[in-house]
Amino acid sequence: MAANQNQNQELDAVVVGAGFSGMYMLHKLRDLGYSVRVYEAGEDVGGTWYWNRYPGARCDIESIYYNYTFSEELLNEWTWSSRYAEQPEILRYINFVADRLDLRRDIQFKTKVTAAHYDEANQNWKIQLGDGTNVTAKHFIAAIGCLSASNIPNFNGIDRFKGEMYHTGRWPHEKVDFKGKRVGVIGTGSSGIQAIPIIAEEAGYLTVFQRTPQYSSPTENYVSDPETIRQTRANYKEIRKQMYESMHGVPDGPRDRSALEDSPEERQRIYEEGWGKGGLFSLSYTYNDLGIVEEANKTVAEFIRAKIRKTVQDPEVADKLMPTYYYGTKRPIIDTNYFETYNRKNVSLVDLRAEPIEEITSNGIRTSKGEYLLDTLVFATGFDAMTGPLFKIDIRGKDGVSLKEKWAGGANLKTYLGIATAGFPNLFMITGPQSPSVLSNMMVSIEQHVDWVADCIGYLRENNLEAIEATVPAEEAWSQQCNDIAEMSLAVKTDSWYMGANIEGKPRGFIAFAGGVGLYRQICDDITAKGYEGFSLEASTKALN
Ligand code: NA7
Repeated sequence: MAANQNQNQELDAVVVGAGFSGMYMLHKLRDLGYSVRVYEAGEDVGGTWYWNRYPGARCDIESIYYNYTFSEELLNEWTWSSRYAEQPEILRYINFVADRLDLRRDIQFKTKVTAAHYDEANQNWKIQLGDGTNVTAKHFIAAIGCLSASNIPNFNGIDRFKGEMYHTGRWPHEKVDFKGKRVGVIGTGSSGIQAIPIIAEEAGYLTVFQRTPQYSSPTENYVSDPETIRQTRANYKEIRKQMYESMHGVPDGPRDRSALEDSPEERQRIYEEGWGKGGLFSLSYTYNDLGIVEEANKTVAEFIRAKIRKTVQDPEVADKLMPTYYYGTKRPIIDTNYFETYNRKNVSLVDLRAEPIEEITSNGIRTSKGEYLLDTLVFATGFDAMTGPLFKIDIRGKDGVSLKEKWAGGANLKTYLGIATAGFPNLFMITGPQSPSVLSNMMVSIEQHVDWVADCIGYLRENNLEAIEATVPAEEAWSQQCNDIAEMSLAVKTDSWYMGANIEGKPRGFIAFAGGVGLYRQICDDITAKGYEGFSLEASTKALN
């Protein structure tokens, strides 16, 4: 389709982003008979899984739960090869869905949305694309991902480096050749910890620059068991119900017991069992108070530190790898041979707390203790989470107020359900800030949001309404509730991207709804049942004139 085909026509909806959420939003609305156009900066579908192609990239939610569940046909036609799928397989799945649902005909690739301004007189959105084209739509739906604005810290001299530089979240499509090279990786979050063991196998020498040591436990990946897949398919409705009603969007939950109720020996046994099973939740679900009670948290933290000490042969290196923050207050990490990698002769670890980076030089990195010569530099430095992607678009609501101004760059973050915000009628955010999103299996949260938004748009159509807008009291109460729940946990005591602490100048504040996807779904359904309580609904102002 030509870039400007939609220029003079009002679409029912413009969706930004062709990842999991944008694709399902398109499918759902199109199925209901709406005119929809998706704009996507990448050259193809995939979102997160299109951009994050770094070596070792893998999902930390078990594959059988990390797919669409809205269609039994899709579920039955796709078989995951292993417990935790790698990025290429997830991207193949996304392409399979795009083909199967014939989505690409309504997606315009290589197209950034640069601005979206609400037109109060016409109760619609004027949307500007990177090529200068304008599009008009009644609804503006941001399906832009929670972790899509990559963060490259502003190190002195960064432009001077003569070697190759990569960010894990903007990885090239071609294979990056590390063979024989001196490689530096900055960052030891999930991305760094997945990439480091693989890069180490190929590189001539790998230097890891670590600011905060991390808790990480084994992935224990294995080839999919056909019997488990058969049973999952046979019981999928019940499993899906459990996922919907759960805390994190998987059919499981924390054991109903405090870590402090067990003897140290029994706790050790329980932790060993969880560690052995591997995966994101096996350890964190052992007790129900690890994220809330300091003394309980210390027991699991010490268990993991002991594992690291046992794995890493050089005690000095092991010391540098000892995490001290509260376990689980950054996203727990699962790895394959991460700590073992530090036993390799071609790997060394630089502790940036002892020797901070002073500058990037033309030949490498200079810390306060000296210069490390590098051919290739990998930034595994994460993202400006949640608000970052929204602020990259000039989104303006009523009276021309921008989202960034309204939220004071994040200091005054106010949303209703993480889906809407006052002053911005007909703007919907899929897995936006203050929704469960990043604290959950994203697939469950995405499907719930898309279904809710589609129902809401349907309600407007059925009732001859033009616009829906969150009220100020509703968003005040929701934001307060999000903060109150977060304050009950240890999460607020740690500098993390959940708290906005990874981005220089970003206001500190918990970024999601931590009450669980089950409770969240109930709240959303309740609001719908009460005729969209907390929203104001507008008829067409044109009809009134
Ligand atoms: P993360 O989890 O934000 O990790 C980023 C890493 O980069 C982390 O170790 C940071 O240290 C480090 N970092 C960030 N800025 C700097 C500077 N300026 N200097 C040194 N080190 C720095 O991002 P990921 O991509 O690994 O994972 C994101 C999510 O994707 C993950 O949580 C999963 O949900 C999937 P810090 O800990 O901030 O001290």
